[in-house]
Amino acid sequence: MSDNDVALKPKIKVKPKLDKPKLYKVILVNDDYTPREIVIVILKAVFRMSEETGYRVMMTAHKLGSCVVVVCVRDIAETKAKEGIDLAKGMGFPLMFTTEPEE
Ligand code: TYC
Repeated sequence: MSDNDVALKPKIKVKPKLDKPKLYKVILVNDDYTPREIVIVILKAVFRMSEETGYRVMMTAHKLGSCVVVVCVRDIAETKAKEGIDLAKGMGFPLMFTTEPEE
């Protein structure tokens, strides 16, 4: 091999396949104490919902007992659920959000 001969390595990029992260549901739970308007205020503040979407989600939980608010990675789901619970608690209401893995 002379000095001008350059041995080129074939550039084959191997993309490691990352497993899709498991997704979690954040669930709004109905109760008899939190006023409807407060539930909507919290959904708007924590989940950036519009008044209309907040109303529909609140009414679904009110009528059926619970409603899925959002589906996301575990870390975000747990943080959002805690933010909602803490915000309600700070206003004196027992509003509850839970998280569970999506099938
Ligand atoms: N059930 C409550 C009421 O009648 C309103 C409410 C709706 C509370 C949804 C919680 O997740 C909830 N004041």
